[in-house]
Amino acid sequence: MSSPRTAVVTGASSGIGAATARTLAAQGFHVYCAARRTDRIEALASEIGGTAVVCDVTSKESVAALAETVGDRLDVLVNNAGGAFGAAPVAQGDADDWRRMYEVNVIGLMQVTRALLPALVASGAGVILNVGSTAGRTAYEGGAGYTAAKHGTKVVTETLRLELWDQPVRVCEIAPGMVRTDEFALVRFEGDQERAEAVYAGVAEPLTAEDVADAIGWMVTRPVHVNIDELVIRPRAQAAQHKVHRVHD
Ligand code: 8X3
Repeated sequence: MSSPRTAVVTGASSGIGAATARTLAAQGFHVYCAARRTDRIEALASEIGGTAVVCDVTSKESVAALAETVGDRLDVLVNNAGGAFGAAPVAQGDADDWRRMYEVNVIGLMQVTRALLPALVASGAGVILNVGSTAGRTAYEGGAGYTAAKHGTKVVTETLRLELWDQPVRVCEIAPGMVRTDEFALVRFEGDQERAEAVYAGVAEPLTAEDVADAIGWMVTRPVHVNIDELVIRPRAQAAQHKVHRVHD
């Protein structure tokens, strides 16, 4: 029997990452669930028959250990680790928040990609899927630190696709809009539940992590000659970043 296809998902401890790990496992992949929170990824890995790898994508040593665990062949890399920290206007911007966002959404993605690229090439049909955002397509007030970082994710993806043009590796980006997860808005607003709730107020059906995972599962399983360069996915209620249909009682 041939060995199963393998996938690495970073930021697998919650939200889109955890949902993607489940989706890929259901598609037959052996999934390396990489994230910082050991208890969460161990529970997930045991649920889906995958492998938990404690990994902080911003640490070179940690990423090297991930590559060591994965070995010399990998089919799919989902660079999902990322996030927004703070929502201050530029005039009140917090440099540490901005640095953290660039570290995780851009530099972390590069480090993981760099470390796993030889194994993806060795598979003969690798896929790199970067989780960007509609924040990488537009600007909005209070979002500059995050939108700048997610524009970075987009541009790094485009650059990598050019650089790997003669290699057997596809390079894709998914750019989700409003996705309701347990942590994204809560982390952004430093635990302020009320502000986090307000993001989704009156929106009947924001996307779920599973909706995004479903799209990722589709993108990475296209025939090997088909590269989905980018896919923007939003809830029907969000026609554009600022144009959201909300119904209040
Ligand atoms: C999250 C989308 O609208 O909060 O990546 O920028 S948004």
